[in-house]
Amino acid sequence: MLNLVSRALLALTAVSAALAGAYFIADGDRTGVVLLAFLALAAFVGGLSTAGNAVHDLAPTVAADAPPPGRTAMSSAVPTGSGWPLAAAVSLTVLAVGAVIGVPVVLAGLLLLLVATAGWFARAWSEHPSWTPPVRQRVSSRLLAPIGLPVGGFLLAALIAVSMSRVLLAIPADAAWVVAGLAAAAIFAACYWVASRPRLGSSVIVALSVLAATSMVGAGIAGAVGGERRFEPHEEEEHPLVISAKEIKFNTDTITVKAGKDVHLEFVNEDEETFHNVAVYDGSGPDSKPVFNGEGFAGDDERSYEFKAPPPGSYSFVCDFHPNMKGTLVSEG
Ligand SMILES: [Cu+2]
Repeated sequence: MLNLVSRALLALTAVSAALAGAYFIADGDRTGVVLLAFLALAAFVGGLSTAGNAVHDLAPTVAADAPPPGRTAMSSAVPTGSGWPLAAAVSLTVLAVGAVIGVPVVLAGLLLLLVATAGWFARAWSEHPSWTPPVRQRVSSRLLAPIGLPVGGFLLAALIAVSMSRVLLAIPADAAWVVAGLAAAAIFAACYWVASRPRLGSSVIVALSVLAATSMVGAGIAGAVGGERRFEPHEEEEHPLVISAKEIKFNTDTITVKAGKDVHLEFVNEDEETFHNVAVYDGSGPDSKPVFNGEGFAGDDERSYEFKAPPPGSYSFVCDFHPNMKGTLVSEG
């Protein structure tokens, strides 16, 4: 039964969804579309939650001299509290935060919302008269055991892995293993505590799980926003050697390389329409053997040369086009 408030909210849903679509087609601006889509979502959730017989927003007309209405006492047991509305609220928050941070967080929020909605629905159904032991048995054996448990387990593992990895990547390396150890111990202790109390109500477990998931997702988001710490490369990064040639001269007469390592040589030929190259020989005499011959090219241009540094020793580098352009290449062991 739709009352006035829910009708207004559902109308707002339709209008804002249509506006979001129109805005996307007209402008394509992501921010505006996301805002309108969230307005539609919020109005939809509001419309759904205010719909139903329980919420009357218009008071019935009663004659001034009418007798007081009789009230019926509730005969069945009052349902206990449920953690699912809390879970749904948390997933909506994650969804909203995702609008700022990015697509992966939005997807995580949607997934959480799906789980919370399913849980909430199941909880509401379990309080309905149609929920009888045979129905419960059927749902449990056809739905919960084959689908719910594996999917739930996977989602839980993914949530822990993704959130924790964001945190561990954001904090200093020395602190990371301590935090990882503490988190593992906390998860273990919490599971032990729950397992050792078989009479613990399901709403307590759900509330605890939501609390844990919220802190974990929150910490993960904080870690993701903080960004990864700077990683030190294992090997010192090789800066490329740069040599230039100008007016038939190299700008340097000594190059130092590390024996056996890959050499990355940037050669800049600044002489217009004059051919130069860089070649490395194992000596300076006429019978010296080449170690590397870079491709010759006319300036003004540049080339990247790659070659393996020769065994330790002193070598010469020259321009094959101009024998007077020369220098010494030292290969350090
Ligand atoms: Cu030259």
